[in-house]
Amino acid sequence: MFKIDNNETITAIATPPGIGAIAIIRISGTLSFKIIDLIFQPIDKLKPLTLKSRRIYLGYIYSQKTLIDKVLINIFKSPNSYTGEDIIEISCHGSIYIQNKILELIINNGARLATRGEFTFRAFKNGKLDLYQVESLLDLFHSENELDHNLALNNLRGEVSLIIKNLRQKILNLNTIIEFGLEFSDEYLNPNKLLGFNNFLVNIRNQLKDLITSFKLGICFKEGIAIAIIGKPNVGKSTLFNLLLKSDRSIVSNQSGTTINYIEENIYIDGIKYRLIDNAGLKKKTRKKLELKGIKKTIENIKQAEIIMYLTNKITPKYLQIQRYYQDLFKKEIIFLINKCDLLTTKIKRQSSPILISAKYGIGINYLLNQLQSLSERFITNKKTPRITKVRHYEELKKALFQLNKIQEKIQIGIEPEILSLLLKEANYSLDKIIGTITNEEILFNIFDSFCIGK
Ligand SMILES: Nc1nc2c(ncn2[C@@H]2O[C@H](COP(=O)(O)OP(=O)(O)OP(=O)(O)O)[C@@H](O)[C@H]2O)c(=O)[nH]1
Ligand SMILES: [Mg+2]
Repeated sequence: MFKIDNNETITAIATPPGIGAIAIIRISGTLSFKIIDLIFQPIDKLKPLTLKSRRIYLGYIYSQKTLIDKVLINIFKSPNSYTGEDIIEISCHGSIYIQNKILELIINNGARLATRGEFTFRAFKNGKLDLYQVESLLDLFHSENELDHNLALNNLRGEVSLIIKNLRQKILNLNTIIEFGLEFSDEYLNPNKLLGFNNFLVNIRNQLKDLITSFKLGICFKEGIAIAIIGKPNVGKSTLFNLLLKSDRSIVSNQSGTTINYIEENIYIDGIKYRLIDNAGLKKKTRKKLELKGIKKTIENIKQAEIIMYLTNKITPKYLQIQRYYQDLFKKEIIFLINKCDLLTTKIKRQSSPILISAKYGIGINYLLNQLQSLSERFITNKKTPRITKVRHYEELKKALFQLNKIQEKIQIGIEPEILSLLLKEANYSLDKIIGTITNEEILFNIFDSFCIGK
């Protein structure tokens, strides 16, 4: 875990390892200026301690009297820096020798090598970022598309943190009133007054519910909207999967039961990320153990998918009814498709269009993509709504809501103010854990250990 001692000055190379055009070395802590004074000579001979915050200076790094490199340094004086401490960033030429030599010089003059995420840990400890924002920063590093990136950036800017902090404050205010009543006046907390609190809590509960439901949408941004391709064996599921993927990833054959285990790949269509899952064919009856396992997996995948692509080879003009039937059965969005239309006569085609496709010959795929786009909009509209993306946050929000629901039930039948106060505290405990007002070593370690050294 981290050395919590904030008095130590830390340093690290912040750019990726290896040779580059330039590399950046960071120093943070009380010795930053002293160290830079010992190793850096500004080109215009200013003494480093007179250098101004948020300015860039050109100069030379020396080891004793030996010139190491011509560099630029960025100055950020405490508290207006990423960590809240004095920070100096040295942009040097990206040779491995230069990077290591400068790092060694900094360490020899009093700093120590930072651990993973230690700069961000200090930012957190010094109140520059709350824990929710720290986790959003990780999401930002790993964002792969525009939606993902926007979501992480909004969360980093504190969109969700602010909502949680407001909710927490409201609960805290309510509890202050209750504790005041407990201390000074029993009559103050009469049943009518408590019922009034319930109305106040409705609003908090609704906001919590909104955040909890936003989890599913947030996950879609991050992990991709899950699409399970399902249908009976041999209808062309794997052929469609390969077509959408633009690669022969899944084995296709004219033998029924080719796909035994499901295959999953990420694809981007019009900038939206999807998790496409090719499944084993569904059968009403089978005695073969492997097939049974495959079908079980298919059912699990149906449950976790947002969209189902149901493929059949059976011609039907009643596709809308069938689509609705599967929609009710699976309680999911369905795209119902009749594959192998290239084998049909023109007359039959007219009867059952527009859901006819040929995965093998790429016919009707525009229809499929349009359907996909309009269904996906349900998951991605309102790009600006705050969303949560982490199971940890989801779980804590559910716990907070659980406590508030309990209060609602108990107030109706009469509740002791002491119990009410306790339940409110429990609800806030969960919110505190999300933004990091209350922390636990293990959670902190897991979060900060996912960062690089130098961040
Ligand atoms: N004519 C024609 N044949 C197709 C089409 N799509 C798939 N096929 C053929 O149908 C056969 C089965 O295709 P697959 O993609 O393996 O079918 P599947 O549904 O994945 O089959 P299982 O994995 O066994 O459940 C292969 O011979 C494909 O070439 C199509 O649009 N037209
Ligand atoms: Mg298959």
